[in-house]
Amino acid sequence: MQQIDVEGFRRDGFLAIPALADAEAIGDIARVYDAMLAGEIDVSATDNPLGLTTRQIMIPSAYHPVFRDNPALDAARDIARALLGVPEPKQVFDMLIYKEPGQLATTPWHQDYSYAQMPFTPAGTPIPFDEYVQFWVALDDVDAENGCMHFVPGAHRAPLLDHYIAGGDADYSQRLLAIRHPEMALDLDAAVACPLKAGGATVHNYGTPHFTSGNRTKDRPRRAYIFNFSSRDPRA
Ligand SMILES: O=C(O)CCC(=O)C(=O)O
Repeated sequence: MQQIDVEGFRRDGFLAIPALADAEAIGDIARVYDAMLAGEIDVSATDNPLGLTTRQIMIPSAYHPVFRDNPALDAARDIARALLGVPEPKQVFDMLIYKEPGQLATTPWHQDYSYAQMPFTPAGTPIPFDEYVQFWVALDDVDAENGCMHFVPGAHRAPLLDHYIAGGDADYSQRLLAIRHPEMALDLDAAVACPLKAGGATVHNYGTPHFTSGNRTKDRPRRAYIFNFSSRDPRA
């Protein structure tokens, strides 16, 4: 079990984990990921572009067992135990967000809690603090050029910021939400980029503002495997 900086997570609202899973595990996941991207595994029922721009496959675990049980999930569950302070964190959902070289769409600054209601959770809603952690696992080496995660530390405890629909219709479940005027609502000078080697991950909570750029490289794909855990049973 890795040393987890629980205090740092509570203070900043995110952590970078340099190695969540080893190369063999990441290779196994990446092969299935690629088969889904290529249509060799039929994921069409939940393959709808995020904000109508970015490839997003929801619930890959519905299509292939590697997404139901793998070393990245096991390691993340241990970390979620420490961060959420519960013995059995419940997995809520998983998804794949893919930015191929030259896919320049950003995932604008947002807080995940904005997605809790349709079309978005109202500004000013208190954000549950100790309830939910989201893991973003890099299947490729990632940096600011190909779309690594960026976070604003310490902005996760305040009520939800004002969001708007930046892509897609109000009734589209894969709509893209964004914080209104992030340059005024957030201290963007304090934003932290989280470059990672493949197999590294970030973890953030419901209220942590985050952003990814498009993939400005010519030859480095950015395959993100994303899942989360809750201290509450989502079916309860
Ligand atoms: O991968 C991305 O572009 C965005 C990911 C994200 O917003 C998240 O994991 O909450």
